[in-house]
Amino acid sequence: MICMRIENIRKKMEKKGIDALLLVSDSNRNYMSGFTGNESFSVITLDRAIFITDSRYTQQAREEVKEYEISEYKGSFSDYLSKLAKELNINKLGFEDDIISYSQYLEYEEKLSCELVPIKGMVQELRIIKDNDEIKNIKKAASIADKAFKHMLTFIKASMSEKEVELELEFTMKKLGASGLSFTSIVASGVRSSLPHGTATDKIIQNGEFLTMDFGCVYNEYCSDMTRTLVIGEPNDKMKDMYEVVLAAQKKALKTIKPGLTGKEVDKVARDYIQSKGYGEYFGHGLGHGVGRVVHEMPRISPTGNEILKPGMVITDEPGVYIPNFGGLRIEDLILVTEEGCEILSKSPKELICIK
Ligand SMILES: [Mn+2]
Repeated sequence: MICMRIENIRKKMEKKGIDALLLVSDSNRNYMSGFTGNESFSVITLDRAIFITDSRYTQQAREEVKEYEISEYKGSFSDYLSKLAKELNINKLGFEDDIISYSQYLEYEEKLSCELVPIKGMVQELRIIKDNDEIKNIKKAASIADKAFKHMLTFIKASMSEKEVELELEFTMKKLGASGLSFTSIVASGVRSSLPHGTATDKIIQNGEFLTMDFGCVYNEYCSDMTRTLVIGEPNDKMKDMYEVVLAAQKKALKTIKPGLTGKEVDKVARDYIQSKGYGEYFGHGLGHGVGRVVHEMPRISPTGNEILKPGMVITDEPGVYIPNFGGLRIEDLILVTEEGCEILSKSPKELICIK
């Protein structure tokens, strides 16, 4: 698996005309190596793969990174890299220009005698299609989130604070085997539910309010992502209408997703429908995004999403309607693009649930 990834990245390196690649970001470096720690580096050339870390991680790297030579550095990494680049006769070193900070770049530029070539997206392009093991891990992360949601339905009551809900949700996911959270959970109720990314506060959840929970967990380095919106007590007619529109838009997009379409085309189906129901101005974000080692990755499912959907991509379908000073909602499923269309990985119910 790692061998295949290295082979594939070398093909891309040759195309790009670089003879070495420096990987610094956790997601790219670990995808290419099998490492599960952080703050380490790898240098891949056309015939060697070197994993570089410090004493905190050397033993772990020896256990996890089987396809690389393991090297431990002390002191300044840029000094180490400069020496290595000379030893290996590197002329053009690809670097993650979308990850490395400007000050890091300046430091490398000063110390290295080789040319630095930006390779933005090169590893991400490989990561966009998930293999069977990656899909298994994402499915497990999604099922943990589903179980946690089911538990939350028995836990949530009016008069709880958003933070109490958040804590129980996160505790439950970890108890069910998650190693961490995909991102800071969103728990937004009442007027705060019009904040698409409203994180939990001390606000007390009350009857007659929407409660939006957008959350996900990490399992074996892979993320899940889902959103459900509940109503506490009874919804009014406007809330019911908003919910029906968002749910119908979400389902229309699900029916549309299949290989060969662009993210833009899928987004348009949900967006046009929401627009036709009069809520167009209240749906500001993209319909979805890819999910993998990080919760937002390629492809984009939005008005700017030009990537073509292919089997093995994992994406979200998450339309929402947010009315300032009133409230809002979003419904999000995690989806695997298949040969025939798609498989829904989030199994939680989507019909409006009212918490009595
Ligand atoms: Mn999402």
